[in-house]
Amino acid sequence: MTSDIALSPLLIDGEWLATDRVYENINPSDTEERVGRFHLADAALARRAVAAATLAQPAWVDQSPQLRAEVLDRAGSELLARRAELGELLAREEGKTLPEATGEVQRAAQIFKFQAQQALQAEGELYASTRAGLRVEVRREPVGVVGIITPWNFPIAIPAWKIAPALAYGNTVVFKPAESVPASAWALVDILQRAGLPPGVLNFVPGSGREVGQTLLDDTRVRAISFTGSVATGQRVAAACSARQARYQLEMGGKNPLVVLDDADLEIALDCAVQGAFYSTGQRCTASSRLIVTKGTYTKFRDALIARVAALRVGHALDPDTQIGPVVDEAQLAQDLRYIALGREEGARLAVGGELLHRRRPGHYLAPALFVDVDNTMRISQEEIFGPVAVLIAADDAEHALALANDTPFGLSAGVCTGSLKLAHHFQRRLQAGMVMVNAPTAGVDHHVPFGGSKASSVGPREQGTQARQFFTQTKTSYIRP
Ligand code: TXE
Repeated sequence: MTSDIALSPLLIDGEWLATDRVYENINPSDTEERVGRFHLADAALARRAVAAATLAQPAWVDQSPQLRAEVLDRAGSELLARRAELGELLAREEGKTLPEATGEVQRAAQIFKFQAQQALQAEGELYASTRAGLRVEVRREPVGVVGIITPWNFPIAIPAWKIAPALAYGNTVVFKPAESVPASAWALVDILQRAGLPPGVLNFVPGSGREVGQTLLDDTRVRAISFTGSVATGQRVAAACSARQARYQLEMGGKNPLVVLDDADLEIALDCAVQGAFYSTGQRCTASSRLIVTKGTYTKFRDALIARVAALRVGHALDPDTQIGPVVDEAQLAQDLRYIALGREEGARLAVGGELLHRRRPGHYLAPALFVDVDNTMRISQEEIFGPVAVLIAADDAEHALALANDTPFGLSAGVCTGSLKLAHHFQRRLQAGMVMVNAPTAGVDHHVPFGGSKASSVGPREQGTQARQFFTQTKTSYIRP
C-alpha cells in the first residue's frame, strides 16, 4: 500500500461532514494500492443536502452573475494549475493513462472557464403584446435544485460539464458521483468550495446509487436530474422523474459505428479505429465498438488492424509506455470477459486479445480484443460492452455499410472514413447519431459545442457549450403594463 489521501468528508451546507460509513477506492493498475478513504452519505444526509440546496438557491440566483462567473473561473484556473497532480490522482483511481487523465482535468478547467462566461449571458427577449398597453418579456430562469448523478469513466470532466452550467445559471446542486471514483469528485468539490461558493450552493454526497441516488430521484424539491450512466439506471431516472414531473437529462450508452469505405486513407482509418475503439480502455460512451468496412478494403484493413491491436501496450496507468490502462474494476472486467465468451459462443472469430494479462503489479489488465467476420445481429454487435472489445463487420458497399451502421438501438456518435466529399456528406446526413465524425475517431469531442445522442443514447436537451442552457434554465413569460 502506498500514498493514501486522508479520509475525505462530504459537503453539506458548506460544512465538511464525517459519517460512520467509509469507502476505500482501489487502484485498478495495482489492486494492492488504496487511493483514498471516503465518508459516504446515506438517504437522510442526501435529504439534508437537498434541504441546504433548497435554502441556498434564492440567494444564489440573486447574486451578481459576475460573482458566479468569478467563482467558476477561479475553479477553472486551479484545475489548470493542478492538472498534473489531479491527472495522476484520476489515473490512479480510474486507470486511464496519465496523458488521458491530465487531458481530462484540463478539459474540466476549460469547461469551467467557458461556462463562467455564460453566467453573464442571461438572455431574454422582448415582444410587443397583441394587447394595447402591454409588453411581453421572455426570460430564462434557473430550474432550482439540480441533482447531478455521474458515472466512473470521466470522473472529473462529466461532473464539470454538468455542475458548471448548473451553477452558472443560478441553480444549486446536490452532486452524487459514481461509487468507484470519489477522489476526483472530492478534489473538484474542494476546489469549487474554496473558489468562493456560498454554503449550500454545492453539496457533495458520495454514496450508493440505490440509496443516495434514488433519494435524489424521489425528492420533490429536486427539480431536475442530469444523469450519465447505464441504460438500465437511466430508465429508472426517467420513471422516477416523470412520476413527479421533474425534468431530466439522460446520457446513456453507445454502440458507435466507424465505417471505413473502400476509398479511405488506410492510415487515417486505422488510427481512427485503434484510437476510437481501444483508448481509455474502450470505456467511453463514444467508443467505436463496431468497425464496419466495405469489402474492397476489408481484408487489407483487417490484417493491418490485427497487427496494430496486437502491438498495443497494456500496462499501469502511470507507466509512460502504457497506451491502454487497466479495466476500471472487477465488475467491469467480469462484464468484458462475459461478452468475450459470448462472442465466441455466437460464432464470431476472436482474432486477437481477450486474455487477462499479468504485469509487475496486480491489476485488471485485459488484452484489447478484436472479433472479426462478425454479424451485426450478434449480441456483441448490439449491446454496449464498455471495455477494450471491438467487432469488425464486412459490408457489401457504402449503402450496406450505412444500413449496418444505423442498425442499432443507440445513436450517440458515428464515424466515416472516406476520401470522397460526396460520400462524406451523404453519411453525415444519413448516420443516425447525435455526433458524426468524418475521418476522425468517434470518441473525442470539443467542450464548447453540443454533446449528446439520438435514439436510445440520450433523452433531453444536449449537454455542453451554450446549449447546456436549455436544460439548466426554464422560460418565464411575463406580461407587463408599465
Ligand atoms: O452504471 P450505473 P455503472 C454502462 C457500462 C457499465 C455499466 C455499469 O456498460 O458497464 O453501465 O456501470 C448511479 N438511482 N455505463 O454501474 O449503475 C450510480 O451510483 C439513482 C455506460 O457505473 O448506471 C452512478 O453514480 N442513481 C456509461 C450512476 O448512477 C443510481 C457510463 C451511473 O451508474 C441508481 C457508465 C439509482 N437507482 C456506465 N443506481 C456511458 N455509456 O457513458 C445507480 N445510480
